[in-house]
Amino acid sequence: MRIRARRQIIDAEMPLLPADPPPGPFRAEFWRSPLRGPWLSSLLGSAMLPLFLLCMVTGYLSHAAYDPSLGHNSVSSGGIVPYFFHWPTHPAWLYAATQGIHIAAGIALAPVLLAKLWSVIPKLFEWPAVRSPAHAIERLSIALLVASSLFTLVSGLFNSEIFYPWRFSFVPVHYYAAILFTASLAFHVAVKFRVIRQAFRDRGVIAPLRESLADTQPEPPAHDTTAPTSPALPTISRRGFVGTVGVASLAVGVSAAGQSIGGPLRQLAIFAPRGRVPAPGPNGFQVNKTASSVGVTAEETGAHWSLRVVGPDGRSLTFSREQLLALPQRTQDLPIACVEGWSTTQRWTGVPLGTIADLIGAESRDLLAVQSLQRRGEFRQTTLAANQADDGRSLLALRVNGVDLSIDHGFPARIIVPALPGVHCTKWVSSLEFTAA
Ligand SMILES: Nc1nc2c(c(=O)[nH]1)N[C@H]1C(S)=C(S)[C@@H](COP(=O)(O)O)O[C@H]1N2
Ligand SMILES: [Mo]
Repeated sequence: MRIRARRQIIDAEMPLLPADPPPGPFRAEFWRSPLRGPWLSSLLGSAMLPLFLLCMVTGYLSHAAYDPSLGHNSVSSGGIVPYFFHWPTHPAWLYAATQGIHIAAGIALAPVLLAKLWSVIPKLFEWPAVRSPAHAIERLSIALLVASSLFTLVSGLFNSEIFYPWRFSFVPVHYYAAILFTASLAFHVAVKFRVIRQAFRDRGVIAPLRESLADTQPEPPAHDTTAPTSPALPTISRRGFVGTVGVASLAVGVSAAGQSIGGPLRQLAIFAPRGRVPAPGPNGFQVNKTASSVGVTAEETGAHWSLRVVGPDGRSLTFSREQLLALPQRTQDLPIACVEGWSTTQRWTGVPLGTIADLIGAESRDLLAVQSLQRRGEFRQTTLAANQADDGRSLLALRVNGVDLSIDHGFPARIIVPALPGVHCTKWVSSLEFTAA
């Protein structure tokens, strides 16, 4: 009776909307799963929160690790969340860990997010579509939440597959979508807080997971919930449903983590891009961009190649590869940790950047602008912070695992710096310029 009375008032306020929903999904009877309801949505949402937090924190750290305030390090603007530190070079596996967690947590989120969207899909077809200005605002905020969460997740998944079916630059777009998502999520949690608390008070947080299929009852179809008005018989218990989603999430998350943890676990990374088993031999490890894919030729990297080194006073020196090989060499085991989530530790040999700094009269507080001979595509130039250029383990690498670098790994010379995001380990280096900070 009360609902009918309200409906009449609403009809009087909004005469343009037909009172009766169109057939199909706009009718409450269409959605029959006895599992849907505030408890299921609250549980799935709460399960996602820790994974979201991991993604947010590690995403922010990755942004900071790029040091976007320096040189060409930021693909666009420097972002809107400030950071107050220079990314450290210790421990060397730091970025491999933070970014490995970012990708694994993001991938683990996918099955839970899909299940959560399934649990609330009747809301998408709510009728009347708009009941009041407040309702309109709530629905708009949900639209923003769903769009930004799906966009952030899908763009991240595609990026981790090195698959770019779009024309924008991934990093800034993913970054701003994540900020929009964070804001709309905070709003959503605040709006739904009482519903979540009530659902857990009424039914317990995990008590419904103890019910067998025979005991599985629908939640009461209170006004404005996703609980079904005409439920079908259950075909799976809540435990079965939540367990399936949990196992799927764990499986894809662990599989993704295999790319960072390495060893036998790398074999689990079945969704890793470009084949799991790189070619054999000392240069047989992952390649992000091959030389040919970015237009770098054997000719440019051959005998005519030379490295130009510029000091903070503008003085410059030129080195051939033979001259670089004649300088004192250092061998160092260091990871390449790609923003796309994979990482691999290899044994690099080359000239310490500190040795080159000494030769050109640079100081330990100077920045180092690195330029590649590559002429198209991203990642051609980067700026290393003083603590990175000055770390004794930072190399202009000439060899890997006891042999010359292959052209795909950056022959004649590349940057390797501990804990530096892989994207800044510039390949095919053509110039190094020290500048006063
Ligand atoms: N000049 C240049 N350097 C580059 C890149 C590039 O495209 N061009 N890719 C970067 C990225 S994203 C990564 S993860 C590492 C990968 O190094 P690898 O291909 O030797 O494994 O190289 C970095 N250096
Ligand atoms: Mo990368």
